[in-house]
Amino acid sequence: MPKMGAFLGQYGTVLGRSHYLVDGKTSRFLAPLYPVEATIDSADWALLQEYYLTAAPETAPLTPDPQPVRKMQQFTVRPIYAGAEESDAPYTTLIKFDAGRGQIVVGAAGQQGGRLRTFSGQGKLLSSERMGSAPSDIDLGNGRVLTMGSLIPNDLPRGQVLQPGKDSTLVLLDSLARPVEMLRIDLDRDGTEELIVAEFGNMAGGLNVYLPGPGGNWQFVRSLRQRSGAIRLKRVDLDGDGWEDLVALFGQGDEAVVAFLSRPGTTETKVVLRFPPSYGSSDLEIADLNGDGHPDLVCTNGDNFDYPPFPKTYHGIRIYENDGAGNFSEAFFFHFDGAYNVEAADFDGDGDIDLAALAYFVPDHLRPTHSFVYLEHTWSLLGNYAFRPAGFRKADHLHFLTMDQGDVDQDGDSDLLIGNFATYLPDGVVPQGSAVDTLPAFLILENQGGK
Ligand SMILES: [Ca+2]
Ligand SMILES: [Ca+2]
Ligand SMILES: [Ca+2]
Ligand SMILES: [Ca+2]
Repeated sequence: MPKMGAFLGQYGTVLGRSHYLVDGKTSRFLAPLYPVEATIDSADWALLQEYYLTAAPETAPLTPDPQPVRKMQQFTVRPIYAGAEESDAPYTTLIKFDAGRGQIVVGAAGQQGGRLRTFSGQGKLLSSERMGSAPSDIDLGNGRVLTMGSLIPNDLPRGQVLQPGKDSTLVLLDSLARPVEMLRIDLDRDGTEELIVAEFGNMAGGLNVYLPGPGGNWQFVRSLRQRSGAIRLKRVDLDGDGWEDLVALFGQGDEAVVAFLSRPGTTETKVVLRFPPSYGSSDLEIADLNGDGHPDLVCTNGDNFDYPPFPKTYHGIRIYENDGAGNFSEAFFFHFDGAYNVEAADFDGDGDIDLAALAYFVPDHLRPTHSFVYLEHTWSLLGNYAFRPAGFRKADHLHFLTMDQGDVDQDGDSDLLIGNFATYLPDGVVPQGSAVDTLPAFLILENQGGK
């Protein structure tokens, strides 16, 4: 509640506005968020506080203990190690399958910046390069790498878009606010692709458009949404007019799925779904779950790095069906504590879309068994969604944060890649000591094929 007050210019008597501006370096980015003059009068602010203090329950509703999950048969789990080039544990921040080269790209955070590695589809280390900070995305079409600047929430914009070359690395864009994803798309149909960067930020951030300027230097063009929390970007023709649109997930504050529909010379913004600010939206996938030819949305929410991080009954995986006119409504919910990532594909090859999800913010006692779930799409007499959950028991010091899919072993079916972020951030960065070399950087879940 004190933080809500700050956004309204009600700073209280203990902490002043300067507290929220953090320091001289970040104040110019944060100043627009915190009004100098209160935007709500003191009497109304007092009423608002009283409402929360009297209406809020004494304790949070308990989350139900999940059902035991069956042992997964669809995938076998193979840990891949990066080797001990440096003393850092594998803090994997990026994992992506490069289908064109049949390679796995893995980004990691370290005490001294970041690292980008490539592995063969068999899991053999092919290359390893130092980066200024943790890589969060790579454009496999042109090799450009997005780095976060700072992994830990912070308002100093130090993210970059890098173009690694043979001898040197070119900095295309600098001073980005903790960017987590980038995407190229021609949103205004002028024949040139814009570069969209999801600058998640911390308190300040934005979903921004960049283009090369007249001199060839890249520059900021406009902001599609001027607020922090942009976390996922997808390219899909959402309204079925034959032109690809941008769909973005915002996971902070005004949490939402927002479509930026491609129009001649412009972009039409449409808020597709809106969630409570406590949701912790974490991932978005687009797939036709009910097989009616219209793209549906699969979302996870489970970010629990907030105050206070108790388990939430509403964390999990949801399907939102498309009515064909671009309106979406919730059709399925699976409770999954700390859900952080989901992949959708017909993993068992029976014609319907299955789901695989991982969770990062998992309560201690559930962590070995409920950090991953494979949901096999089955059928129901009632015609509604039915999924059969299965999983595997993971080793200690494995924390799942990133995931991708692709035919990694090139046998015709979709496999999964899961990055290990080898520490649980709410407990602080725990020194791993001698365990470092023995921790996998990621897991390959090899699909065992159809039944
Ligand atoms: Ca379209
Ligand atoms: Ca559909
Ligand atoms: Ca299936
Ligand atoms: Ca495969």
